Amino acid sequence: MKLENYQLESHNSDLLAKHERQLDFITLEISNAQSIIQKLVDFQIAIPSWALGTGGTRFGRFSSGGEPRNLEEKIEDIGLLHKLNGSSGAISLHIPWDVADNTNAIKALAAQHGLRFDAMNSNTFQDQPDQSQSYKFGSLQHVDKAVRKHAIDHNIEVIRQGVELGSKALTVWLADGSCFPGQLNFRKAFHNTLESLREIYAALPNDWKIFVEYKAFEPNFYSTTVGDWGQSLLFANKLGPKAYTLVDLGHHLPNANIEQIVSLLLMEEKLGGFHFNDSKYGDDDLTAGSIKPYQLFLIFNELVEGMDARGMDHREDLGWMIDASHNVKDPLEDLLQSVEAIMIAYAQALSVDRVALQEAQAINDVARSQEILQQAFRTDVRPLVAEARLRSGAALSPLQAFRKFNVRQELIKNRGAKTVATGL
Ligand code: LRH
Ligand code: MN
Repeated sequence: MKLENYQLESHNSDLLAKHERQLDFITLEISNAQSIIQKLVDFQIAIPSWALGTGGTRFGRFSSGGEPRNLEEKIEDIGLLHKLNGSSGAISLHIPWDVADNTNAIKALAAQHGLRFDAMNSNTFQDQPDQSQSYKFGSLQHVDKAVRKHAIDHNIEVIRQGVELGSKALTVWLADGSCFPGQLNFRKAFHNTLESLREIYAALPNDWKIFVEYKAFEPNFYSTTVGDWGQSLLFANKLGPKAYTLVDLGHHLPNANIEQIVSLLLMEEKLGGFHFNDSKYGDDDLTAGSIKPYQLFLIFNELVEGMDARGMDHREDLGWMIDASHNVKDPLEDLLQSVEAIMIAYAQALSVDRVALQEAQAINDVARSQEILQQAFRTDVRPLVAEARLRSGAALSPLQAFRKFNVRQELIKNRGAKTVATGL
């Protein structure tokens, strides 16, 4: 299913007059509107290859039809998203769910859709059919050296595949931990994991990064071996300069102050990137900004402040990725909404009056500080985000265009109503 330029132009022409009125108004309100729009045009968010079908929970899965049946169709779907919003110019692969059998063909297809390959994701949380060494009791932490070696070799193989595709990073998330007190020696588990990560680190090309993704818990867990930002930072510091932490917004205990964690990891130069999503309770992998949009804004507020303090390149210096799972929404509509929410939070953070905020903080004018932040959060920056799409040749309203051109119906017609995508 391909969307043609003439289709987007007809969609945009219907919305242009209203858009220009709103844009004129907001550019009067926000002094740095033009530089914000340019930053939005440059900002690209990687789409997870494992989130293009309906995920489901351990209790049930309700397919929405027309799901991609292979990596080629996943790249086409992400190409569609990128055509619609101009901000989804990268794909993050999960191995072995999405192995590129013919690397050159896959690279050519991705390039055709304007996509590059972001961080690769290894998988040592599932046993593959007839796998000799089981991950039942963990992988890199495992008491058995043979199991650890199996997991290390898998990660090194994922790096090899990533090098061929032009990726520059490996994300390691471990479902390693224990279910009961007494099951695990925490120190030995930590050291086994560190020694294993060291072997993986040694296999990284010079220009690669490794992201150590932490997570508080999974149902039935008593302990998690990479359970929070502190443990992830311990590993990243002990591994070396190419190792960083990765913040998945859904991987925190309730009420964790994620924006403070982000600020400190950035200060320590050990923040590698993000898995954006939202959650009400656990690792719900819901649409970014759908439950706690103010938290997403506060996180970007710390990011902009912290990155500018270090002169970082907003586009290149951190890994911007979505990690989601869909149950009741169309996967592509859900991803379009997530990208929109992230772009809005970023634009709001770029519109914060930083000088005034520092002045208020310097005299403990708490009420004024809140006014300055909430002025930005309560400013409707959507016309700036839409203008960035327009300048990128994309749709003024991606979700509207997705529905206007019956994309899901076309996908069901081409692929069938019962197709099931690999992944979550
Ligand atoms: C773990 C996680 C990790 C991926 C998986 C699909 O919850 O966030 O990033 O490997 O989801
Ligand atoms: Mn994740």
